[in-house]
Amino acid sequence: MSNVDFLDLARKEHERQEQTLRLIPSENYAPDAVLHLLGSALTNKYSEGYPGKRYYEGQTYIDRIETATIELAKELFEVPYANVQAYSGSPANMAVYGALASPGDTIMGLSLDAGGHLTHGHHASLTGKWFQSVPYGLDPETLHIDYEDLERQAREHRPQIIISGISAYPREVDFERIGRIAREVGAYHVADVSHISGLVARDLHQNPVPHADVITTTTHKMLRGPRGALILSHDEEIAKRINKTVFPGLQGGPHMNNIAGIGYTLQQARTDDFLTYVKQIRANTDALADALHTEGFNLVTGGSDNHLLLLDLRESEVDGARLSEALMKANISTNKNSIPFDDASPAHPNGLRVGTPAVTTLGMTEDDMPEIARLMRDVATHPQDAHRLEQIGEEVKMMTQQFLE
Ligand code: DSN
Repeated sequence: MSNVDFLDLARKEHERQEQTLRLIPSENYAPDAVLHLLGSALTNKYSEGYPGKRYYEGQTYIDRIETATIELAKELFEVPYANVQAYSGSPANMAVYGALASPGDTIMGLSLDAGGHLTHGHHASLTGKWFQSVPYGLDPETLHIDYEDLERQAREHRPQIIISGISAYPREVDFERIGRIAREVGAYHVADVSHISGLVARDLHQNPVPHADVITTTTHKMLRGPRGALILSHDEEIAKRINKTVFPGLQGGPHMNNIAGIGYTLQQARTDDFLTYVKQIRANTDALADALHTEGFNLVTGGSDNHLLLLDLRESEVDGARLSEALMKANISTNKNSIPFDDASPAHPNGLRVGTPAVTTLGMTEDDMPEIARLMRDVATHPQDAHRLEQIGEEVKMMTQQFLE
């Protein structure tokens, strides 16, 4: 194979991101400081172990970085224990299950097609292969989590772990209720707040911290940090088990360049600017929901309590796959997604998932949401018209450009 110019490809991807209306709810723009930390000399260092107990010399600055990041995580989420080494959300969840359960034990999480995550026990994930997975789902009428069914199943199956958390569910999760069910059946309650971490950290969503034994979150979604994860807990014994499962159980050397980026991110997340940012995410999501309604799109549950919306395309001429491809041709990035009780295949589902964290980082407000909805309607009306999609793509570039200046 001939030489590949990876630096050039990275530059082009940077440009592509700047010219795109980025509506994938799990994506964001990390600030320059985080990008610099990721590309710093911290990437050269091995630091197996934890601060003060390493297996390599030369940890003066590394220990300061990791200790400060742990302290910032504890302070932001108001917990006594934090592990900041998991490489990302999936390994973090795996480490927690490994610490709290044994292979073959029963775990319960929101099923993927109801808006849960692969690592909450889906059969394609090791979490569904190593553990006995009993998923819970949604009430077919309200499309909200069916807490009564969750309770009934928990009583019947007596799981070792009940996982709360979402990746494509637009409504508030009642962590308090799930915590109560978990306590009643003797299960650990693990809350995965990856998608809603910023809302939780700044009290714009019910906080799972008082109701869960362990809380996990990625650091690169709403928190706008590098890819990575936090594992937060209340109990010293559980925290010790988690640390041992992360290292040496699952991982080797922590990625200290990432951990420094996470520390920087957590420091930002406690500022007034970040509070303004997450409030704006909520306002933008509601405004986008209204604007999409006005443009004739149907939304699962009619709207959102968080940062994401799920479009129900069953009455539309395009499915989620065709619409997301057409939108991408017009520089609007979204992702196809199943809707609850979808009878279409995951490759061509009846839904589309959109969210506002990235466009809010760009500086967009409620006033910009009708324009986004209008552009999306234009694409949905002309999904096969290459010329029209190109024109819309140019309009999108002009729109994003205004926010980069
Ligand atoms: N892939 C992430 C998402 O898009 O929701 C979750 O891991």
